[in-house]
Amino acid sequence: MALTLHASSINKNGFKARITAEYAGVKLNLAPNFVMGESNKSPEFLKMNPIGKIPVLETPEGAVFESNVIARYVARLKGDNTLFGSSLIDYAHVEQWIDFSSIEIDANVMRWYFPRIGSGVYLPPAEEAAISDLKIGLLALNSYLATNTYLVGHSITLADIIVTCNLYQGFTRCMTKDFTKEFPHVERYFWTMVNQPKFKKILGEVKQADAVPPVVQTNKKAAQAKEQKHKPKQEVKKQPAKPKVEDPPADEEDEAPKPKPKNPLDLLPPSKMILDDWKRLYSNTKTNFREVAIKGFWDMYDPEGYSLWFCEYKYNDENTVSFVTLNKVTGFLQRMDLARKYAFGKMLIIGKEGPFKVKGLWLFRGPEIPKFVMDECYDMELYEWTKVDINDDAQRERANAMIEDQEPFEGEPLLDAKCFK
Ligand SMILES: N[C@@H](CCC(=O)N[C@@H](CS)C(=O)NCC(=O)O)C(=O)O
Repeated sequence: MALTLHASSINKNGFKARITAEYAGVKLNLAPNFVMGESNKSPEFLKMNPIGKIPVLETPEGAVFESNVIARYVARLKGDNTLFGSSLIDYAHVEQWIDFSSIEIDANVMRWYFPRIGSGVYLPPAEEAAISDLKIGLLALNSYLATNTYLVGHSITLADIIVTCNLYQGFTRCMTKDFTKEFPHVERYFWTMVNQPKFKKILGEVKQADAVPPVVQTNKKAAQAKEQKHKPKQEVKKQPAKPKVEDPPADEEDEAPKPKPKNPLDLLPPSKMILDDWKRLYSNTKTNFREVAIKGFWDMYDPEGYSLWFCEYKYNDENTVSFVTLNKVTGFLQRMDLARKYAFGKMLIIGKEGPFKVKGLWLFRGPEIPKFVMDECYDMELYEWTKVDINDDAQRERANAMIEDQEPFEGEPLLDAKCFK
């Protein structure tokens, strides 16, 4: 049975049901030719949802509105999944995070964002209150996520889907990096979730807002007009109609794709070291690793064209649970995908019982850590970075031990070692 979702393809409330459908194996189609502002105001639509808001799910047994409810319905339709966890208490916790994120996160993001883009009256003290309430919610979520990969249990539930969609609205509209850096575990969680293949299929590539949107002019005028209204005997101009805003605003949607600027690293003088040759040597060396791969590395290494860096996780004492620690590192390496052409890395997860230490070695094109990596991969800030002094034998040997996954490493066993290549 295929269901029809009436929503535009970019609506975050529609994403909730669509991602859920991916996890539940439910066939869900978007209503064809849906036009925001028209389709949802038609008499047929208003019969399904009298306030004309999206999303609406059309089922053979009737229509359902309210996005969280639609997602719950989709999750339950087949009943053979663990989207509500696997016990009554899991179920309660799933519902807890859904309500929490709707009230403490989504509502406050909307109070912040919509007045700025012209939907609602912009009042600075109201915005301040929205931001401060949002921070309280994010702080609570951040501390929970410090020791948990998922919101409930050990796999993705409906709570992760809905919370991520609510965070999506914030991350893509007004929560800039400068704002979210106070909540590193929320950041890690969000980027891990949106990079899950089933999320990515619906959301596409997610980009964090570069700036908080400026307050639109019509809105300032409307606010001024409102003030005027209260002044007697003065002519009050007709206020502009409240724009009907869908996310993102149409002008953003219509923007032509800009040509991709060239990465500055491609403009560096050519290097004798070919990164792919090193990666191939690393992957193909099965025996005599020291004599072949490590020796090969130093023969190839070009200190002019590349730099080597040690990194150490700043919050090792939080790494008490092995799988959470491993997931952190896996997420980091996934997010480094953007640097595949310019980097090689080894990450060691050290220790037998928690807290586990996470340390690594990275090779980057260029004399410094590339700026785009620093800017775009938030994990970078969670590590302390020190340039390897290749003339110092001890540091060189430490680098070798990392490339080789030498165990014990600095006197301790390895839980795991991961390679970025
Ligand atoms: N609580 C509702 C909110 C629905 C809602 O606000 N939808 C917006 C788009 S995100 C809408 O349809 N706006 C159009 C309008 O108000 O005319 C839900 O979660 O489904």
